[in-house]
Amino acid sequence: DSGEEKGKAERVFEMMDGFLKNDPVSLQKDILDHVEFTVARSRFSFDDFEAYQGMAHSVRDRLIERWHDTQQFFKKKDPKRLYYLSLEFLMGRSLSNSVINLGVRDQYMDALNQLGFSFEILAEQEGDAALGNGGLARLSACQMDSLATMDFPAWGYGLRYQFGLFRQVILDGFQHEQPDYWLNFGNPWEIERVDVSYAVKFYGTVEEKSLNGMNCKVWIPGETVEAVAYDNPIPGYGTRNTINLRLWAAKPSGQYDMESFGTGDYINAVIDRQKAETISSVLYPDDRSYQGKELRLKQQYFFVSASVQDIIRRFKDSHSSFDEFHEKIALQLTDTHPSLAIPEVIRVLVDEEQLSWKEACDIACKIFSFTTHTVVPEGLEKIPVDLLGSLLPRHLQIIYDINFSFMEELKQRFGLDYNRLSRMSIVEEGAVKNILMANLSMVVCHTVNGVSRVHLDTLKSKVFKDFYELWPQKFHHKTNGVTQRRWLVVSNPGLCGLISKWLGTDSWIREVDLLLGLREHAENEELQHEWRMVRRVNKIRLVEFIETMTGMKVSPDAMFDVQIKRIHEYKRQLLNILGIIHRYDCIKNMKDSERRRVVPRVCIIGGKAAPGYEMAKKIIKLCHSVGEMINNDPDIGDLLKLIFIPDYNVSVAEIVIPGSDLSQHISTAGHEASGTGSMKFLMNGCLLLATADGSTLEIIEEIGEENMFICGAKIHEVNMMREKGETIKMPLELARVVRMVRVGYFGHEEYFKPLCDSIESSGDFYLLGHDFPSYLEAQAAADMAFVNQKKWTKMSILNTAGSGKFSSDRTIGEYAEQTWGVEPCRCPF
Ligand code: NBY
Repeated sequence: DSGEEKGKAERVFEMMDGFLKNDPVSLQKDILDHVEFTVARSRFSFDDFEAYQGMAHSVRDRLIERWHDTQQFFKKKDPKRLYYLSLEFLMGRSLSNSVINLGVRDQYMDALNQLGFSFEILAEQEGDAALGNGGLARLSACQMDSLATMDFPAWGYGLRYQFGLFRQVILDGFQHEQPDYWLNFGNPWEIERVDVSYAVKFYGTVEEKSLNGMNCKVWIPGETVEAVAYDNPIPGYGTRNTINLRLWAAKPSGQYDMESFGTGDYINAVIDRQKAETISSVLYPDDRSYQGKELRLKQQYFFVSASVQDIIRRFKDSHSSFDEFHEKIALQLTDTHPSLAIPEVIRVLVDEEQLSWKEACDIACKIFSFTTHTVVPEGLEKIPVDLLGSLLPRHLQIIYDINFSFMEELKQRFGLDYNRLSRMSIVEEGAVKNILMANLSMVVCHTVNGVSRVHLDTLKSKVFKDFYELWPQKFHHKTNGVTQRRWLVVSNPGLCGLISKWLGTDSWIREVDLLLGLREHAENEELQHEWRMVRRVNKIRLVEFIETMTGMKVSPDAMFDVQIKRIHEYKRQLLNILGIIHRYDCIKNMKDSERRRVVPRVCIIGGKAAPGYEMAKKIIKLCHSVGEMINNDPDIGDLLKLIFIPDYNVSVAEIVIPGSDLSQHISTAGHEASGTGSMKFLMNGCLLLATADGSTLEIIEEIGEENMFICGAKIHEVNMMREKGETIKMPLELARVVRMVRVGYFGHEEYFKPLCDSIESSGDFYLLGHDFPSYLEAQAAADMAFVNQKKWTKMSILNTAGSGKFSSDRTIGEYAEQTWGVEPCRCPF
């Protein structure tokens, strides 16, 4: 920058202190103004929800101001930008997170107090934004927070589903699904951009045309839908930077086709067009596998096409040729769900921007990277060729062309090894021809990342073995992380204050490695005492929550043992429940003298089952049936309780995690790509009972096995047992508890039969039999440790102290440097 330019820049940014003042009096006035004019309630009489809305709108104003400054700054600096494409974002609530990241929480608290409202109560009024299923979607949300906080010039792109993840209602112990009407009360956190919209095309035919003597392909679409942008500002912590999460909603296209309106059937023509909105109406609630559904494919392309058009338009606003495209843009694909972006970018560059095929492919290979979140080959996305060909005829051609060049390259390299060619082909031959989206992504992306170290090993040796042999340099991993802003600062203010007090600074909120400083105080009695007090307050909050949600009263003196995550056979909630039955059975058979030594437990399970996943639904029912028996057994009292928390989501996690003592992450080794729930518990000083799977292996390195309870077969043992088809004799303790379920001790024996069979008659794929004894040992070790509160507290402090590696700040720093090549671009204050 020349001196003159700098002078100009400074003048521009003199404005940046903003128009809005953050002293309590100004805040009060702003809140009341919004109550009166935005919410349209009298400023003299409004309830908690209206006060929340007024406050949310005043926070939104502050977000918008910073958002403008940040975007203007990015535009001026023109750095390489990262575009983060994900079909799912699990943002949860925004109010607390926003005021904390903006640095105005205390001022708002004062302002509200003077108005006679409580900040906590207002924050409770907000519903969750649940535009995602599970780990993958929450990871996207955590990473957006880190991208903003670390000043990266990034944008997120996603879909604005009208209905997010279903609400789980439990009736008589069974899961029922209900729509999530999250937009019904308005959404102050988004800005509708009626002026930012793109036409997205579907169906139709491809025609050859000659243009300036060149042969061109022209796609004549059969249907056009409009994508309208909704911007969600994402504020960074300790920075002015506020980045954008742009979500697309489908609207009928404004370009009326004369035909349907020409027939005179005006009403039906309008109704017909209105159907366009279904594209963004509902999130698919299955986080297991791809189902070849047309609507899902439409969602994927709709999202990808609008995003790519937006990215290219922004690039062209300030660049006149595509030479620099790859130096200015990195596109990150969250799993293969957005991988249609690859043929879409090539299509736009070739068909619309008149680049050559080679130029377009070179650009695509330089800008795309993808991260995979699955372990099993069945989890990989397939699209039936017929479906793709009818919905997106031009894209199918492009994919075939990419595959043709790739097959030629393979033949050069390996000769005519047809087995290898068919394994690596993007097109899967068979009764139904499919496009393999992972293979497409592998071929074009310059980098594929796994989400933990051991996940990368699996990718290399199993899922993508052939590709690894061809391109070893493409394979990397970035161990997942979670944001300490959401998972400590927002959800556990008590522990936060304590940490800052003992570290003498709150800088750990941006530099999380500073938490290591807690290690030297781990045995300090004063800290230990305060640590237990804070944790107890959190437990009492959880006790009250449980009573509200389930009507059950539990004692905060018990050990709170928690497993919250999506319900899956591989995550083995069934192992947990069978362990609880075993504990119950043992207590029933104890003498009074023995009972006095039992460590009281409150076992808490929460999570949703995909609506079509029968086994997962049976596990939920079993949990309720067992709970019903145990919780009403006067013989057991407070020694054991089993609670199922309904409708688990982000805001439930924010209450449960800080109040738990022990948390379980007990997937069959080799099945969890990473796991991120464990990291949230770790930060909050909760001990882990876990199998040696996914990122737990790296947690063990940071925390030490002596501070955790590790059990179960190791990955290589699981592989060996499966390869040899080895069966072990069912351990007696397990056979006994399975029998109790089988013979109807908890009722519903017919309904539970498949669960029992999965362990006893169908090969025990998830190895509950093998792992049960060591699981019980780990549980016994946890009991022993809990009795010694000094030791337990020390372990708890060491967990928090060693959790720094599992911040998404570390993950994002690695992605920026090693995968995306983007640098911070910090908007001046
Ligand atoms: O991604 C999870 C992994 O199971 C977990 O181990 C990892 O920590 C986390 C973040 O990397 N995967 C996940 O959540 N997957 C999905 O939610 C998902 C959603 C949709 C589809 C497939 C998987 N789909 O096919 O539509």
